[in-house]
Amino acid sequence: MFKVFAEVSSDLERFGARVKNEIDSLGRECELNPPRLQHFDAWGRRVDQIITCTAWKRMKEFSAEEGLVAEAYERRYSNWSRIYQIAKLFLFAPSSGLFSCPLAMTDGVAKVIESLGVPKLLEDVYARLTSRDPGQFWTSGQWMTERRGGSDVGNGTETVAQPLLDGTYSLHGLKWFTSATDSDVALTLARILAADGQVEQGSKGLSLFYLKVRDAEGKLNKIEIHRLKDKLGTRQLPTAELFLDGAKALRISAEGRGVATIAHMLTITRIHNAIGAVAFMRRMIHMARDYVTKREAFGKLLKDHPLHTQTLARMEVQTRGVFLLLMEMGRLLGLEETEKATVQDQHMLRLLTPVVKLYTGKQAVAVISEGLECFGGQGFMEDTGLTTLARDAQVFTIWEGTTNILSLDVLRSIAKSGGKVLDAFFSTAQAKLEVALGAPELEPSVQTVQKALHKLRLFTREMGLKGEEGMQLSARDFAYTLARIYGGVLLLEHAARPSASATDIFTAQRWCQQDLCLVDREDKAGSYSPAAASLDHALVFGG
Ligand code: UCC
Ligand code: FAD
Repeated sequence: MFKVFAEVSSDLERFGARVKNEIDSLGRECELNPPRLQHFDAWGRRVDQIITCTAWKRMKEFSAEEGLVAEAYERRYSNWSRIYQIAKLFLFAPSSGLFSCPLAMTDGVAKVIESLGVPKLLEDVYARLTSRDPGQFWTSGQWMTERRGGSDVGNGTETVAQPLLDGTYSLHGLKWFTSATDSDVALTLARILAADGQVEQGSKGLSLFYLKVRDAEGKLNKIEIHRLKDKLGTRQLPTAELFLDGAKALRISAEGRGVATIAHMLTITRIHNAIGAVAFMRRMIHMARDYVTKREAFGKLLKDHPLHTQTLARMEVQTRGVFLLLMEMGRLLGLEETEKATVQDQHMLRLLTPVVKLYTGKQAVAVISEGLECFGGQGFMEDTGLTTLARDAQVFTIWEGTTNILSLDVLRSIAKSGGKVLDAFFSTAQAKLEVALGAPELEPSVQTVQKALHKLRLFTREMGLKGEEGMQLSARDFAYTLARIYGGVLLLEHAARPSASATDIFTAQRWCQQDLCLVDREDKAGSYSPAAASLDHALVFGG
């Protein structure tokens, strides 16, 4: 590990300088020159051309040159390659003008293709998605959401796939949200039309398809771009409504295995979401920390007002905690991709992916909002560029699965593994805490986490008896509990290293002072009981 770090750290410094000197201004340009849609050319022909600025196009070249997707697949540094890629994306994301979004989806599609064993028909696509050559590099979209539902994809998908004689399919339907619609290719879900014209409803009726968005002449693949979305944030990113009017596509999953196959992509894009969320938090803190050294109030610099510094310190603790959660995902993913993961690591990866996505998304909104306030009125001004971070951060909680949907995914992972992912959680957390037990200044915090783990274990046993239904109402608090406890465990492990600093120790101590376990078996108010559900209903709808 240390050898790899020594090798990559100088590259990360070089890359960081490039982001600062070259990329950051391009990112701003993307915000100021959002994409637009041209429906007709000068001669009245329907062209549906998405026009993006030069800076956006430059981001694509830059991403290829820097191997922002490739690094994860070349595996030059074995299991550490993912962490290295994540570190680069972490530096890139807040300056990227949201080009980090198409990169997330490109990475996700490469992962799906890899999971299929890179079939011959997809060899060229895979090579392009993971290429370092700007002339070869392709990006991909992920079209899952339809008008009737983006969470409930199984019931919301109306797109049908008509089998063609050559073994391919033509797709017919409307995709309600498609981001980075200027991408070269996409994965999408549809229901195969049987010979009798029927389709199978529900999730089991969905298959996964690969398609090229345009042909070699740039003509759309029987796709109409209805309009670009008018969005609160992510304005740099073309997000469209698409009508598939016979788009030619290749089925790449077994029939009816669309959701399970695209789940490989969801793991990757959810981790990318966490990268964006944590990187935005870090960027906001850097800027707020710089500002306090320049701005004066009441006769002294802001940095000399302890209450203001306390505000920044609280943001810092949250950001350090979620940073370790993010890097833990990178570590686990790297192990899995190089076949070095133990079964316990695999369980942890499955369980923590939704937890880390949902928790970092929510924390990003909170920390970035606090960050805006740190700039006073200037934090509300468009031309500072600060507002972009706030607008864009809001999406981290919505796309790639909302907070509730991911909380339910946590329950799915527990149910599907017969509880093994939770066993892995408890034993991993316990083993990491043992490391921290040797340090006297950490001991009270270790005990706090152990108590929280004990409470969680009792709650899990109790709720387990009630089955998945019984767990649903507690799903959000349960997921937050996993995030807070595991964040504490990682901070303690970090603070227990011989080279840990005093601030590493304070960070761990302070993180552990927050309420770590939000679920309680002895909850007298019965927050998750049917009675509580009916009171919730009365509160919301009772006038
Ligand atoms: O929003 C989008 C993004 C655009 C931009 C991305 C940028 C990212 C970062 C940028 C950084 C700056 S694209 C759309 C994203 N949409 C979603 O995330 C959908 C949210 N809804 C869900 O996640 C739901 O839970 C569904 C759709 C997965 C539920 O579907 P089903 O069919 O009702 O679920 P089932 O029946 O429980 O699961 C079907 C199969 C099962 O496998 P088998 O059949 O083998 O038992 C599940 O175990 O899929 C498997 N499965 C999973 N496997 C379901 N979810 C997962 C999972 N998360 N991991 C592994
Ligand atoms: P709904 O599913 O209608 O959810 C509404 C609310 O109900 C949410 O708060 C949700 O948490 C809650 N809810 C739903 N079901 C439950 C439940 N069972 N229990 C508790 N609460 C529940 N999609 C793509 O496929 N590709 C893209 O490229 C893409 N890009 C996007 C870009 C942007 C900027 C945005 C905003 C969205 C994009 N999306 C994309 C769509 C996004 O993935 C969906 O909006 C998201 O998954 C939520 O789906 P929905 O909008 O249908 O909300």
